[in-house]
Amino acid sequence: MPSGGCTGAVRSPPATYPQPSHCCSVPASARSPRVDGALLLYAHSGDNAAPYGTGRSIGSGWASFRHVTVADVTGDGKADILGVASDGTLLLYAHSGDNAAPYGTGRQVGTGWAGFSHVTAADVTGDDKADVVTVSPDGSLRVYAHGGDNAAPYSGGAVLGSGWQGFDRVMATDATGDGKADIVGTHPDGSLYLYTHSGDDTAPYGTGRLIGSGWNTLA
Ligand SMILES: [Ca+2]
Ligand SMILES: [Ca+2]
Repeated sequence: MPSGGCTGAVRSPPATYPQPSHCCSVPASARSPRVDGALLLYAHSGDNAAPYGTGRSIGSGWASFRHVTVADVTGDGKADILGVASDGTLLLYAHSGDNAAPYGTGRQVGTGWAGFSHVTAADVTGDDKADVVTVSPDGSLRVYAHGGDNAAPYSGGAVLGSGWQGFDRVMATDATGDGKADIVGTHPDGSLYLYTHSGDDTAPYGTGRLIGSGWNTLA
């Protein structure tokens, strides 16, 4: 089982971890790691009809992560990045506050995260700090609630579901707009399911409902 928040010290990542570099003056609103490790930012244009134009590189060296997820961990309204390194280390790249160079040095906030099939972050509990949702190969769903301390945010996970092993993609996000993250997931057959947050943090995700098909055509 993973342990979180065991070290609060700020440190530079080892050479094997990504050490992002920055170059662009763009607001943070969309990010994507590429196969070659480039971190690209597609800033929302302000036009919902054509929100994402050309991406710009805001970092490199991100290819070695097992999982990368973007959410506001620190509660300042700017998205941070959580990465699970190949050795299971959980690293937090907190937004610096400077949109021109948002992500500097990562800080270790946990170990033992290598064994998950899916790692996604969003605010499940509604306190404006992102929690981490994981799926294990045995299908168990865990929520690691942010404890309130940004230096050691994730101290332990609670098993809050089972039977999630059939999904090939799992993403936590507030689809319904109530301030508590829901979960959307796809099956390899392309079916898209939505699990809405029940309002009860101890049993947030009950029965999902089918809300789409054909999602297996996406890369
Ligand atoms: Ca933040
Ligand atoms: Ca939270």
